[in-house]
Amino acid sequence: MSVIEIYVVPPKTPVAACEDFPLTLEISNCTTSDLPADRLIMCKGKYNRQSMGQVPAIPSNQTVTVSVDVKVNPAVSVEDVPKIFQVSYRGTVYPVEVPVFMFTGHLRTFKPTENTSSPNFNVLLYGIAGAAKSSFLNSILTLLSPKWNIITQAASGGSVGHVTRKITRYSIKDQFGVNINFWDTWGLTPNSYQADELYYILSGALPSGWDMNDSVAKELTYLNSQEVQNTKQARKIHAVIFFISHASLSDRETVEIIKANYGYLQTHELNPILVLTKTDEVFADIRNDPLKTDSAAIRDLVQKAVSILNIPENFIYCGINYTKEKKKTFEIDRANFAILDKVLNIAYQNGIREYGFSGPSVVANPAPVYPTPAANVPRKQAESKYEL
Ligand SMILES: Nc1nc2c(ncn2[C@@H]2O[C@H](COP(=O)(O)OP(=O)(O)OP(=O)(O)O)[C@@H](O)[C@H]2O)c(=O)[nH]1
Ligand SMILES: [Mg+2]
Repeated sequence: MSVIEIYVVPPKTPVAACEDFPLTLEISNCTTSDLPADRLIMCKGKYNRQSMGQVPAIPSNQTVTVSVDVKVNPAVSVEDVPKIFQVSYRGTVYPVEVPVFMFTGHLRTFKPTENTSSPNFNVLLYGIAGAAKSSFLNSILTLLSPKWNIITQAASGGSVGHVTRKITRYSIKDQFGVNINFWDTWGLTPNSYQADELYYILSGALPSGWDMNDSVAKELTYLNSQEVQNTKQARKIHAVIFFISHASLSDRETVEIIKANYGYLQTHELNPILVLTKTDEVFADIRNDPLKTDSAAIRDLVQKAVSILNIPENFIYCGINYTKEKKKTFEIDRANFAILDKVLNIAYQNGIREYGFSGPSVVANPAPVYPTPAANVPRKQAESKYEL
């Protein structure tokens, strides 16, 4: 029976993933005797060096709160954030668990430079129909939420036909303080995107709510109106996540679509990230840790993608989403955190390349505090079927 219990008190606001931070712990003395003042050691690991904290005397059946500095090792990345810290106290080592959410603080400091003319980074979710674009959006919302439940704002379930049929903007800034708009789109098939829609989307010409059956030619008066033109810069795409299912790699027609579209995005200097999805259908264990890509089956798929698109491996991620889970898991969150961190860095670099550097580039946005404001804020009713 456990007689001393140690838990993490999640910080009010998340911390930066790769910087030292104070970790607050609750230590409960469930024994019948008082415990004298003692020290507590944060054991060293890949992520952090050893550090120490002081614990006051704890009377029997009492709980104290202590703070201990976590000293982060140099050159760690977001992929190294640990699920468990080992804490040594009175000769016993206690594993203490933390959520990935706790490490997402630095994401809120990224902001487009002043020249970019857009307060938020616009990140396009693009790719093959049914490749899990909307599911990824839901996984990111889940990761950024301080709660444990799974968030499903975007409808998913595409396998036959299109589940997402409209371009839909999700403002992450409004919900979680990260300066990103994700733009979810309908999927690529041999018949979709036949009227230069990708070009229009990249330039910000199309509003949120644009339907896959809407016609640029028919809506030209609206698209050329002052209100649309004046807001175009704020919708311009800064980075793209390109989604393909592993099965696409074995289908010749789909490979051609992937090459043409990925190549198009490259000519626009967007440096798209490739997210290879549903790899758990080939190698089920990847769900346990999507960042562990060293199995033969996954290596084969990644190499296939490398040779088809001729891109470096560090632009390819295995995307695993919440599908049947009821609660978030550390490993799925961490892997999607790595994708989010990468795409924010790319968006920032793309912005600097295109617009140059001017003015403050980083801000500290207020991070959500526990509990988070309601995630499902109803959209305001616009007169138009579009949202600018
Ligand atoms: N095996 C597996 N299936 C997944 C994963 N993520 C999503 N899916 C499933 O993939 C299917 C398609 O998901 P969506 O998110 O709707 O895909 P989409 O790309 O948005 O689809 P469209 O909007 O129709 O283009 C759904 O049945 C999901 O449950 C995953 O990590 N593994
Ligand atoms: Mg979708």
